Amino acid sequence: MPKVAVIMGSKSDLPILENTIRLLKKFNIESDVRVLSAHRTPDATAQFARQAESNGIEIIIAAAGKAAHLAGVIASHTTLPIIGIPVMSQSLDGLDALLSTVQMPPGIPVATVGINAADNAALLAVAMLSLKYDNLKAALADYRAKMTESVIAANAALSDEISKY
Ligand code: RP5
Repeated sequence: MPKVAVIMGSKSDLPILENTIRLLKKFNIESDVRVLSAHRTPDATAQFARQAESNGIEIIIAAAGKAAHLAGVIASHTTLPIIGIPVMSQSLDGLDALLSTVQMPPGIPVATVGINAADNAALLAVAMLSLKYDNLKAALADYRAKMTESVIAANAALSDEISKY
């Protein structure tokens, strides 16, 4: 079973990550979910990142808000692919976290999804893992086909609604 770590900088980030955890579960991907802070628990964060690969983790999703260096710090301790989720906070609407996650200096990349884009982080992890796991490739194709169907259904409903104007 594929295994993905889902790391949040604070327990206060959990509501944002619910969709990530749910989607990984839907694709039968095991998730190792933890709070680890780059600045409040720097040693534990580094240790986790260094041991992640030997613990069977294939991808790490890291979510943090404000001057969010969590994903970058984790990326500096492992060569596993890191997906960063910038979390929106009140002060700058998440722009602070977006820029500090996406603008990694050359050499240590973080694949950054949009602000609070919990679904896309999980789906990007699924896409990466589907290079190795054929069942995930099929499941992802199925997920997309269902999305397409829902848009077709929405269009049909829209036509009905507009015809009543
Ligand atoms: C970041 O600071 C966390 O990822 C969180 O988004 C933000 C605020 O943390 P708390 O003060 O709510 O613990 O490190």
